[in-house]
This record gives sequence, C-alpha cells and structure tokens, in this order.
Amino acid sequence: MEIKNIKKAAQRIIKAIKNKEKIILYGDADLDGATSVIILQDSIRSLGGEISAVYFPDREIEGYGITEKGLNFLKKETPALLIALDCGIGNFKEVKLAKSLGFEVMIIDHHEILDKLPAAKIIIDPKQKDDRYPFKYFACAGVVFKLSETILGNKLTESLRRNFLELVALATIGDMMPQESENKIFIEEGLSFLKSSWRPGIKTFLEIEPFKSYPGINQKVSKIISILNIRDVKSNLPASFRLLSSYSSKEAEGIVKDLLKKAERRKEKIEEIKAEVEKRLEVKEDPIIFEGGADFDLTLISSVASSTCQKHLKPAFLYKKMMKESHGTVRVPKGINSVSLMKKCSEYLLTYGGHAQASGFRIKNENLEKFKKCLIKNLR
Ligand SMILES: [Mn+2]
Repeated sequence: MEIKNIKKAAQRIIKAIKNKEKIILYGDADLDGATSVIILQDSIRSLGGEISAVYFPDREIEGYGITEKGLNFLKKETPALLIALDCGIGNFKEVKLAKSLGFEVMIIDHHEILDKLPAAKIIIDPKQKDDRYPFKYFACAGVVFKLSETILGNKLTESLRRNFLELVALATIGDMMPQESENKIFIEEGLSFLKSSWRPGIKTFLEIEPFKSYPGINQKVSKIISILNIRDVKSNLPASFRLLSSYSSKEAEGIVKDLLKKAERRKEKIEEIKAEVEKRLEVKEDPIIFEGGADFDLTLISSVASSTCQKHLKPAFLYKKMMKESHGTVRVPKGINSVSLMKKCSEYLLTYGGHAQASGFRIKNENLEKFKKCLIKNLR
C-alpha cells in the first residue's frame, strides 16, 4: 500500500533528472515547507540532478501558497517542472496560470482538500478522497521522505536517511501533527539522529545557550522549532531553509544568533497583541473570537490565535487588516474542523485552507462582517 501517486511522481522526477529538465521547488515558507524542499533537493542532487530555482512566497507580502508574484518571478525558467511542497492544494487559479506560463505543476501537500483538486499534472496529498493509504496525518516533510525513498530506492544511503529523518522529526513536531503511527517512528528515530547531526544548523543550536543547558532532547527541540519558525525571509529564502541547508558552521552561527535576537523582540510583540485581543474580548459575548487590526503582524497572530483559542475554548479568527484585504489565521478547539466551517462561508473569501485545527484565509475587507456572521450561524 502506497500513498496515491507517489510512484508516478517519483518516476516523473527521475525522468526530469535524466532529461536535464529544469526543476523548480516551490515551498511554503514555514518549517515544514522548508524541510520538504531540503529533502527533495538533496534527493534530486544525490542522483546527479540539479535544481534550477527554489522559491518560498513571503506570506506577509504576497500571501500563502502558489502566488502570482512567485510565478511571475519564476517565469523566466519555463519550460520547467514546478513542484509545490506543503502548499498548492487550494491554488486553483494559480495552477491554471502556472500552466499557461509553461510550467508543468506537481503538488505535494498534506493540507485539507477543498471542493475540487487544482489542475496539476500529479498531486500527492494523503487526504485525497481516493487515497487508500491508511495513515493520513503526515507532515508534508513526512510525505516527501516517503517520496524520496521511492525516488532513491537502494541509493538511499543510511547517512542520507538519517539526515532526512532529522528534518522530518522537526517538521512533524513543528506542524503539530499527531505523534502516532508512522509519525511516532519518524520522531523517535529522527530525534535520536538529531543529537549527532552533521548539519551545521542543528549542531550550532545544540552547542550554544540556552539550548545547551536544556536537559532533554524534547525540550531542546521544541525551543529550536520555535526559533526556526521566526519569519526572516532574505531573497525569498526563509531563515529555516538557509540555516538547515547551510554547509558552513560560521554562516549557521550567524543565522542562529540573529534569530535569537529576533525571538526576543517577537515575544514582546506577541504579548502586546495578546493583551489587545483580551481587552477587546472583555466587552464581547460572541461564540467565536474574530479580531483584526492593521498592526496584527501576520507572522505573530498565529501564536496569539493558538493561545487565545486555548484560553477561551472558542474558535479564534485573527487577521491583519490591510488597505483592501485582510489575511487571517484560524485556530479552533478539538472537535471543530476550521476548514469545513470556512467552506460553508467560502462565498465571502478570496482563498482559504489548511488543517482542521489550524488554517488561514484571505478576504476583502467589505466581507469581514458577513463572514463573521456566517461563521457564527454555521457554528451553531
Ligand atoms: Mn505543513
């Protein structure tokens, strides 16, 4: 039993390597996306293939997933095989655009399927209706690891496998996937290898304070993940990607120190937004938390939404309000599926998607109130 289309995707990638076709890796900018790109990149390179371009959309500027801006930036590479990692499953319009620009699109994702599938040539997503693989809750990096096993076959060396599993463990924990079934094995194995990682990025963390003093690997890793989740995009590459794919300990040290400084500032800003949300909630009785603001930095509100949702046990919809549109993040208590809930109100949304417990949306500002009312109605 295999995840649907994994063999097909592996064969297509091998063919692209043989034919020296241009290959573009297009990842989500979070830790799962970054590690997915690294695993596939290293797999393709170990077969002598080359990556023509790596791209991560800057959520703050262009939004989430495959974006028009990203495609226009990459257009010069066409014709090319564009592989979307940890994103793409909700990008109906953008996949069409990509095809018209001359890309062949492959999607490797693990997010919830919306009403239909985008028009990509090959789609791997364990949540596809006709995917019979029994386990559904891999991080995208877990799916990419399985794909790499298929691509490499007996060329997957033990050291490469260890390397990959370190990253899969980080991504699975970072994406808060259930730690059961194959995920549990990935995490156990990955963390045991991580302690003696050769990756300068990981080594640096383990050698410096405060990580060094933490007693157990689990504590070290959860702190490392929170640092790796800090948004710090430079020339379209998130810090997590730059750090984990770096071969230089000097470069790695520089990035880690920079991130630690940013973490301090980030903590303060998160507390500010949290306090603001709590203040507004004092005078409200709604069954959902629905708050936004121009200063609700998109990279911070996910963390605020998580803690606010947990504290009040209500679905939390927080958004950054811009000139015409708002970009939001959603966290809901167990038992509610945020994507299904938004599906019922999708007429008010530009895009939406994600996981049952954690997701996101984009909306025109004029629809914010209608969307909120619709959510409340459908929640009841
Ligand atoms: Mn993910």
